[in-house]
Formats: sequence, C-alpha cells, structure tokens
Amino acid sequence: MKKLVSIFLVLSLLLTMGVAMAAEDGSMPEMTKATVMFKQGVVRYIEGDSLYNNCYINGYRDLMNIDLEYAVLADGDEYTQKLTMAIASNSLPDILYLPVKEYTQLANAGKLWDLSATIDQYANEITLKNFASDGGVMIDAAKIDGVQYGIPVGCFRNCPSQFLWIRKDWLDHLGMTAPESFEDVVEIARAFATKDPDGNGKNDTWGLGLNKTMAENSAFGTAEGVLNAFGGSLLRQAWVADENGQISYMGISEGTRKGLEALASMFAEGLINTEFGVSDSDTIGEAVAAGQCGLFYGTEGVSWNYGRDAMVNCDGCEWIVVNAPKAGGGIASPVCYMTYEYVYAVNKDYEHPEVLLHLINFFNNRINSPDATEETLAEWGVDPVTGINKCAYAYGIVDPYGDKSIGYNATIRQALAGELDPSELMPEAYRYYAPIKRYIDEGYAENGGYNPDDLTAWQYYMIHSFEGSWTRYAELADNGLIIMSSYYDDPTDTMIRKWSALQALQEETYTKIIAGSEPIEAFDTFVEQWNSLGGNKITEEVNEKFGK
Ligand SMILES: [Ca+2]
Repeated sequence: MKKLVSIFLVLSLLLTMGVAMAAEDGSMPEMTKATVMFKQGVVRYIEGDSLYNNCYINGYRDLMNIDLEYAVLADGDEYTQKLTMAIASNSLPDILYLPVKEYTQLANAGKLWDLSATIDQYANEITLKNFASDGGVMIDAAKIDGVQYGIPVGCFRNCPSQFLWIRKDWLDHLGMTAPESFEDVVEIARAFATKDPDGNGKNDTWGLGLNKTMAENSAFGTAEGVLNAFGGSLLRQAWVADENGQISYMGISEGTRKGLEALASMFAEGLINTEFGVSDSDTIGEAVAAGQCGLFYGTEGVSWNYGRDAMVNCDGCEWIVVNAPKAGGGIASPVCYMTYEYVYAVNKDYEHPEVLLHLINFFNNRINSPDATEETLAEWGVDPVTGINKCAYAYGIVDPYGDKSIGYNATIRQALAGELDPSELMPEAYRYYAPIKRYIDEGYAENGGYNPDDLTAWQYYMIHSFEGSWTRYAELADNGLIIMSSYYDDPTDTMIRKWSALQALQEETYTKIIAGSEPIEAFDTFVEQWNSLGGNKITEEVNEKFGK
C-alpha cells in the first residue's frame, strides 16, 4: 500500500510538471470557466481575429486552462447600467471590473473576496513589481478598512497638461530665447501676435493659444500652466493640503485669482485667440497644425499628433518644450493627482479567485517582461504591419502604477549619454531609443528639421531625448516641484449631487473674467457662491475622507 501511494505521488508529480511545462504562466489544473465583466469600446481586429478568437482568449484556454466568457460586455453608460442591473438582480459575474463607488459598495456588502492571500500565492514577480512600482500607494488606496478586496487600475501620479510648447523657428526668427519666467511668456506671446514670426508678411499668427476648458485637464491650449505660474490650478482634482494638513480646493485660491487676472490682461491686449471661449482642445490643435498657433500649454504627447502635423505643414517648423515658468522666474509647480479609475475584484461566490491573478500575470509576462523581444511584442502587442495593438484583446491589464514612461525616459537618457549599454534597455524603451539615436546621428538634433521618411524619429526625440517632454517631467519630479493632490476619483456624497453645478459656475466665471465681460472681483463673488452652493460641505467631506 505504501508503495502504491508513493507511485501515485511520483505520477501526480510528473503530471503536474507536464502541465507546468506546457503552461509557462502557471495555470489551472483542469479547464476552469470564468465569467467576466469586460469594459471594451470599439476595438480594431487584425483580419481573422475577433473578440472570441484571438491570441489572448485562445492563450487563456490553451496555455492556462481558463475558459473566459464575457458575461457583461459594454462601454460607457451602458457598462454602468449593466453593472447596476447585475448588482440589483444578484447576478454578478465571477470576475469584476468595477468603478470605485460600486467596488466600495460591494466590498462593504461582503460580496467580494479578500485577495491578500491570493496575491501572495499567485502574483508573479513582474506583477508584484508593477504593484510596488509607486511605493505601494495605489494598491493601498484600494484597501477598504485595511482589506485588499481588489486590484486597482490607474496611475499613482498623473501629471496634467502644463508643458509649454513653443515654435523654436519663430523664436529664432525674432531673435528670442526660451522663457525663464511667466513675464517672458507674455513677451513671447506679444511678439508672436504682432511681429510676424513666420515671416510671411501677414498678421496671421496668435499670441498664446487658449481653449475654453476651465475645470478639467485638456491637451492643447489649457490655461493650467498660467494658473500654475501664480500657484493656482483649475483642475477639478486639485485638492491640496496646507502645512497644517487642511485640504482646500485650488480653484478658489488666491493663486488662481492672480492667474486669471494675468490671462484677462493678455486677452485685453490681444495676446490670446479671440475665439477661445468657443474653442476646444482640438480647435487649438488644428491651429497648431496649420501654423497659426506657436505657443500653448499642452500635454507631453504633442509631437504625436498636431505638433507632428505642423512639422509637415509648415516649412522650417521646429519645436521646443519647457516646463511652465513661474511668475518672477523659475519653474512653476504643477498639481498632479492619482488616477484611480477601476478595480478588478472577484465575486465571493466564485471558487477560483486565483484566475484573476493568472490573467494579470499572463499579460505582464508578454508585455511588461524584461525578456520580451521585438518578435514577442509583435505577437502580443502592436502588430508591425497593421499598427493594431493586440493588447486591447487582453483581459486583466494592470500596468505598473509608477510611471512606466518616466522610468523609460531615465534609461533612454543614460543610453544616449553612453552610461548604459542600449542592449540593457527594456524592449519597449529600446523601440524609442533607436529612432532617437538615429535622429541625433543624422545631425537633425544639431541642425533642426527631420527626415521626411522618418518623422517618427523626430516624434520620439521630442518625448524622450534630453530635449523631450518626459525629460521636462523628470526635472519636475527630480527637483521635488510636483504638488500632489490629496484627492483621487472617489467622489464624496455632496460632490455626487453638487459638483456638476459648481464646475459649470467655475467654467462660466473664469471665461467671463478672461474675456473681460466681468471684472476680476467677480472671482470673489464666485468663491462665496461656490462655498454656499455645496463647496463648503464638500471641503469638509474631502478633509474627512482624504485628510491624514
Ligand atoms: Ca505672419
């Protein structure tokens, strides 16, 4: 009998090893079904691929014994509606992808697994590294009463659009240099609006390009950089603690008032596009592409779209990107915030919470692994022929919470400086490095311009070279210039009811002040109204919920 048992043990050990060898991601011992909620918008598929037949869903089945079934499949409002129905009818799928509100509600109702032990046992090295990449801020934020009911998706520090993009060829033409203070920015705006920077003999260029978005982050032409110059902010997420730990809303601060006053003065002088009150981010982007706007605050990714179009459309076009300068000189501090959009969780009634970890590991092994190669990234990520990103097929994407790009930026600069062997770069970072190196080696960094057959080299150069936007971001981070908001997207009770009215009031007031239809004193009336219409109560709630 003893002998039989040991033979059985050896056999089962061999069987286990066989499974482990076939399935490099760790897997379920037998075919296991998992119903999931999938929030998916419009996805482009490579010919022959579909939602039900692609490398990821087939890989889950063939390599991990996980049979994934989409129980809820929708996007936008429809997703939230289906989720609400599933909660009401107590028919939640096995694996859940939840907004923070519903996550909190279900955790408090005892409907979710405590995932701590499952993470300890099943999260692989890359997954754990992603969780720890921000020092543990995000994963901790998803705990409810100290219990890890879910795995958040987001970024621990989102740096909004406040980088100042300037047409360098226009500066050169006018004999000007990069600004070192906000006053210099006004000087440049004045010259761009009045001194024919493009040299075509026509009065056809703007000063500072500004859009109408006055309470949210926006990519092209935000006012945020100007407000930052005076210590203010317009972002709805900008709730900052003072030295006593008291949290207040930056949108009603003295710094914001000063920034609006500066913008009003610029507008009155004709240094801002007259139509800003009806212009959105794309309107400004189109003016950038057309060579009308050469000075604006924007996102780090300008060289990927309208800035790139401007290179093609405008002879001699060149860009520089700097951090928003402060009034009086120096670099302004941006207000950054944690984005915490959704949480993966597991229905308490499902027997295999480890399936969620297997799915997350599966993706990380392919996309975020140091062992990934050009070939494996082409197989599981961006298809080099069609440009279609197969990551959109995957379920359970949890990228590093810490900034992947800022890490890439540091290593790319080391490689460019000869301090790091380029072969040591992460495969994804190498894909940026190689074109940047080419751009420099071909002399464009020194002489300006770009190779028309290789515009992507310029595009990456403006992001990750020493002159790139992510390098500017690294400067902010390295010099301790970033102000972190205490708030992240987990609205308080009064916020849910009152915020949209307060936001509308903010947008209307700021726009009127800048356009000169109301004097700056309208800001003081706005602050009083904001407080009485719910702002006071919200401030109390934010302090209670997010205060230390
Ligand atoms: Ca002109």
